[in-house]
Amino acid sequence: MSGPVAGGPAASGPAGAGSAPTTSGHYIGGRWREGVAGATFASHNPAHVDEVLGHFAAGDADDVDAAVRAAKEAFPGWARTPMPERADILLRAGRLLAERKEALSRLMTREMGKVLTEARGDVQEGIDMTLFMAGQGRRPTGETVPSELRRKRCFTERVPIGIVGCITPWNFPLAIPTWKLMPALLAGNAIVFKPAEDTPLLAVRLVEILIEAGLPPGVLNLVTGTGEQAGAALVRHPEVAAISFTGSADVGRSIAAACGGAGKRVSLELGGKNAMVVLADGDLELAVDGALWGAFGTSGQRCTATSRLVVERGAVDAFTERLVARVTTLRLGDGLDPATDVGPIINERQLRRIHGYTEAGQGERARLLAGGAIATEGTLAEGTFYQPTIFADVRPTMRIAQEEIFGPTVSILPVEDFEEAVTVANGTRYGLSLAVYTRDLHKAMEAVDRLESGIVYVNAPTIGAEIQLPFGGTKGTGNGHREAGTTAMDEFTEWKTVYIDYSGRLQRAQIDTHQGG
Ligand code: UN1
Repeated sequence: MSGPVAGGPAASGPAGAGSAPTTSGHYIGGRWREGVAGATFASHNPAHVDEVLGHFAAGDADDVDAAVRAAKEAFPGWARTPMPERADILLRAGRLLAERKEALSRLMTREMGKVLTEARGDVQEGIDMTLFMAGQGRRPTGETVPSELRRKRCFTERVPIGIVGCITPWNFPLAIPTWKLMPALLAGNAIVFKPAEDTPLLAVRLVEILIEAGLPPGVLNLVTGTGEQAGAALVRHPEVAAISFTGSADVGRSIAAACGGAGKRVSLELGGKNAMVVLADGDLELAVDGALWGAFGTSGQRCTATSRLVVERGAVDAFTERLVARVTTLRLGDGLDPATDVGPIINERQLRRIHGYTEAGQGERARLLAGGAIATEGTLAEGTFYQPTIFADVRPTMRIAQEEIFGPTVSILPVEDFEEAVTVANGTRYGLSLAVYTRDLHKAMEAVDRLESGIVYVNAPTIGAEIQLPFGGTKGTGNGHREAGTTAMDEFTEWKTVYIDYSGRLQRAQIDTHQGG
């Protein structure tokens, strides 16, 4: 059964090109159902915008409320289920994801646009995260700590928070939902999941897999729809104890304000303005490979995308020349075509936004070396494509050097030396991912010490995080949380501290231990 509306088990077509559009409702309390208001929206293929992948329920506050009520009912039973039993469900889900990897990847290319090799990477990241969390289900969940008093035991344990709202972006339609859902489920929370409105079909497929893996009704509820309607209702709902959000900085700040006012836990991952520092002693060929992958992979639509190339003066001409020569060979197109290097932009609004940054760069007199336009040749006109774009002579204060573009646009910022490189790389409000290319061990380690970001790469671009390590950033990128890795459990649990006194008498901490003064 896959995402049917109004009770009827509607079969969905195979997830390959040309399959019939699906129709999906919300998944609430163990069944698929239409939205209370009955409104729907469509998901399109950004490489051929006329191709509709499916119609989805446009959720509102009533749907969110129904989902929260279902989660509330399911929570106590799920929280009491032994963690290894919860983990077994994740293990089955991980296996199902692996079995369906190719079909999910093709569907992702059609719904989100990223080229097929990258879509396979996204699904693999989801498999890795799911299996990693399944393995965490038999690991210690706290510490035994010595007491200062005799016949007294102290320990800590992690407990679930309650009902958690997970709001995910479209750029990693499978991986990022698994970063949130899997640890939240393992920890014993009940969830209301609101995926991005641009990629609801992948979310429906992920939920189906978790249902098939054996998740009890009400533990995971899906409400599709817009951020303004469904997302905002979830953030405001008084019974939702925590929100985990990945998305834009503006939306993140308003969510943080709403959660702050309501005394609600919130974890934010809000993007970056990531820089690759290329020092004159670095391997330039390697740095060019890294820059192309970091800046134009996923059409630059990653929070970790390499958006600034901070290049030491001695290397800037040779680096720029090689980069421009290589960028002109990149082929734009449908990500299902194996010849395609760079896929489409998610939607028209983002396309216009990206072009707005090209105009801003030109307005501030940066030198446009490549791209700079919406691509419309041949079949590209059927989709939303932007030419890979390079600006040179960019100064750190320009908007294109400060603001997140989330598109295939990269800026080259020349610097005099290592000191200036570190200052420029650190000189934005974000702190997600920074990289340095050098053959000098001293400079590499100095950079590791001084770059102000949650993730630092040496001789690799700013993208490519692995799920067994913490993911997240400093400064304006977030609010101190990290996803993935074992740290993911911090986001979705509370600590309980337990003292057990078996002395049979009143023992006073701090006082009885220091009777002598
Ligand atoms: C994102 O940048 O939006 O590190 C997530 C990476 C991927 C995840 C990126 N593993 O590039």
